Amino acid sequence: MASPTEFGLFIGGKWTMPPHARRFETINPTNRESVGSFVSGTADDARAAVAAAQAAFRGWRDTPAPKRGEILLEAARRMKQQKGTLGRIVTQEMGKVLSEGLGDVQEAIDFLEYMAGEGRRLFGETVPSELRNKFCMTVRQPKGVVVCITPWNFPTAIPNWKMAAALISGNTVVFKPASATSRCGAEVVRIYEEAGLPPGVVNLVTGSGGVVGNALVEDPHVRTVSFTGGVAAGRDVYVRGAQGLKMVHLELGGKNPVILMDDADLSLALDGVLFGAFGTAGQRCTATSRLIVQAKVYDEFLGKLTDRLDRFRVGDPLDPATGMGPVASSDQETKILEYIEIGRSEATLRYGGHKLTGGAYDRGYFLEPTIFETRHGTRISKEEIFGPVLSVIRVADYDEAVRVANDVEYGLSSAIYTRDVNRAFRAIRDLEAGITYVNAPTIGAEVQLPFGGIKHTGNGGREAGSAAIEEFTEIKSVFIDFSSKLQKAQIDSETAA
Ligand code: UN1
Repeated sequence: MASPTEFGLFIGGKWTMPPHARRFETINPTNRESVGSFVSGTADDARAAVAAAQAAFRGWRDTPAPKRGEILLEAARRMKQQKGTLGRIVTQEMGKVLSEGLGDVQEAIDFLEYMAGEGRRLFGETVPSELRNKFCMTVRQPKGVVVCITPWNFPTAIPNWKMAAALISGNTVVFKPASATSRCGAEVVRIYEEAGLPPGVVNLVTGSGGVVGNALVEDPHVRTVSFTGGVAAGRDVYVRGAQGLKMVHLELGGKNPVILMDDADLSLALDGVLFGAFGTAGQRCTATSRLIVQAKVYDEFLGKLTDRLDRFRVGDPLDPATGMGPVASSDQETKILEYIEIGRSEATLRYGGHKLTGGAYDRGYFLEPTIFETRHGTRISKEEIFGPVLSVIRVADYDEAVRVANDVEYGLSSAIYTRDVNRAFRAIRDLEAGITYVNAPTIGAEVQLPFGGIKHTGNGGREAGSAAIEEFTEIKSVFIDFSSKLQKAQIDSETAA
């Protein structure tokens, strides 16, 4: 994109350009061109957005949920129509290859459709009473103003995971996208607006986490915060939210293992490990960052993997022949290269390990897909790198594989390749993670299942699937006594016969 496109804030149904606002640009990591110019929001902007969301809350809460669903379905329809354009914007703004940029948008569409249907469910329970002529049930109620803070790696999918679930449940939203992918965030909001969302139901404030994010999390009118990002930022959001006794939903890091047993279908595993480790340049919370291989197939598999990487193209993410685009930013590049240096000092570099230079590479942030052979326990084998760096660890047997797999502070995704059904079921039981795949890589979760992890990956919540509704609703227990007399629970029960 040659000339930057200017975007404002979206508050109370209006795109606003505060007159003396500071602005920032997002940068295409393939060529460092500007993708858009955005307002660097202030704490006052954040508070104005919360006030707009608060003002819109009653009207939205009282809109029948199936009607809310119709608007989400219309957003899905528009997103489908514009999928090609949006997918390219994803690729331009964060560098994933176009098929994955389109996949990002498809995941947003899938979730909007799923949540539109949820508008005709939002089930409560009916529960028997201990007394006669008394009826008990639960109903789900929205929480109010919800803050959604999203990362740059799935810049259309994750905002929709959060916002569509919040909206169908009757909440109103203030959305702060990762600064680096503000354009994707703005496009999502534009589509919601075009789909007919009433003013104030979704509000967008671009800007930094330190200013906008903190002001949103600390605003007393906000009851729930949903955050996806790094562990340090997540912990900070959690602590700030705790001061106001808010519900803070966190989706944080991962160090996701693929376990490869010696009875596995190796060519199937090869495709899986390549996609899991180097898809999205390894920048998924679910990325395969550890390959734990049983000794008997270790040499053969690693040989095959490096052969395949010899034919794996790194380059322009818009070119369909490209396997991996640039990493998302200069900061990402620096951090990943630092980890590669750490790896060189503590492990054996087996493949890659360099920044790619010369020609078009010099304009962007291109790294080689990188493989280290390491013992378990090194920093590269335990810390989240969030880049195209795979640690390969040799193990003797299943028990050692599981011990290694579980001995990290994260627990998001996990996978095992084996043809032994008994071992597969043991792995489903034994792997400490929110997600386990059998004979598939650690990435590629579908939206109709809960998504989230244990240990430092999160704090117990799940998004996507019907679990997402639980995050964004309060349960009210309702007792209806139609006996026309005072009945005392716990006291009259014994004599109620
Ligand atoms: C993430 O990286 O934060 O399961 C989300 C997957 C995608 C979502 C990843 N559907 O890999």
